Amino acid sequence: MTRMLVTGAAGFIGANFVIQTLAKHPEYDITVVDALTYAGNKDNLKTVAEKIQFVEGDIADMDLMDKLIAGTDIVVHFAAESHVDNSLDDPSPFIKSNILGTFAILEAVRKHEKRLHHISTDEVFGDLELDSPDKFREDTPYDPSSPYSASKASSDMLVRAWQRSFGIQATISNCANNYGPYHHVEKFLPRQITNILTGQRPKLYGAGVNVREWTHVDDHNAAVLLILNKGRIGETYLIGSGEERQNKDILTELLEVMGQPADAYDFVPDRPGHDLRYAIDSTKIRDELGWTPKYTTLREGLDATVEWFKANEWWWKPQKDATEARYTKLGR
Ligand code: NAD
Ligand code: TDX
Repeated sequence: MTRMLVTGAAGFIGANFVIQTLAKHPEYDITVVDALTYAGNKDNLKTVAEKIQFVEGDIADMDLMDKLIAGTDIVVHFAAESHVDNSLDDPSPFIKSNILGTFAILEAVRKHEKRLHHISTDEVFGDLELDSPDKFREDTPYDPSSPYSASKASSDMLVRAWQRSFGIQATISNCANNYGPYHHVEKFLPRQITNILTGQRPKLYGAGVNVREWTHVDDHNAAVLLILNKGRIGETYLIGSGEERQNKDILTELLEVMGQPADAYDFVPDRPGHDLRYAIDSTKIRDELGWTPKYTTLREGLDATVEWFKANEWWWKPQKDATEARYTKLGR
């Protein structure tokens, strides 16, 4: 029986990962460790609660990581502070969780000789020009812009150093923007969907020209499972659907899905240092591991996500007012 420790799985992507993994591999013995920060919610794991062990704890706690990792076969490391705007307001938890937390995991993985998959982001590469044909590749130099992306880049660098110097059995993936069920309402799409559902106008930063590549969370997690099963140790894989959109265009598409006028939104002051464009060249994972997204169009994924938020007000409503209050404080 495979024993798997999943960090940060009370959050958005990790919870969906545990749900998908147990559906595909009901025999896996999964333990989740999560600090239940503002972004962690045990309800995200409600549908699998009976099938997993849940440990409330901090990944930066070296003794706890040593104990948990001694008793597992594979570590899948999602836990992180994940929101750029929060990192601009207060970088300190990003340094602790993303850098020191990854360090604690690496030391335990090294000592107990366990397999690690480290989850990261395309934001480590910085940004691209709007009209350039360029995309990020596995060998693109790191050039992070925000405290969040710098802390994720640092964690990736630590994993690479532990691979080279200590020979740990690790892989890394860097994925584009995710969306789907259990996505925290602070993030772009859930914020706008729940704004519309509560009679508030969507908020677009700056001129809304920034470009993101949108990948459904289930497609991201299917890629992670492929890397765990077939990925080459020591390698990095970039994951992205290819569905690039300017923020104003995806918002227009969302307004159409939700039956609203195309101009029913407000412009708000821009995010400082706002990355212009992210775009992924995912040839490596497609050719080497046969990954291909199940959501072939963004529209299909948007429809499903809007339906999920409509059906699960009980889940997002309790976070909504506090999240908007934080945005009011930030002036966005
Ligand atoms: P999230 O904020 O929804 O969830 C993060 C989870 O980690 C929460 O449950 C939180 O309680 C937990 N956590 C935070 N600090 C912790 C600590 N010190 N100890 C234990 N648990 C802690 O984030 P997400 O969107 O699910 O992102 C998961 C991972 O995927 C992150 O590493 C992020 O950088 C990466 N990623 C996210 C995206 C995206 O679009 N959301 C894209 C690419 C990569
Ligand atoms: O209200 C908003 N209005 C707006 O225009 C919000 C919250 C965001 N935006 C813009 C900023 C970005 O250009 O939308 C875009 C997406 O914003 P976020 O959802 O905050 O995502 P982003 O900053 O791109 O980072 C996300 O993808 C990469 C995740 O939050 C990261 O964890 C991941 O690493």
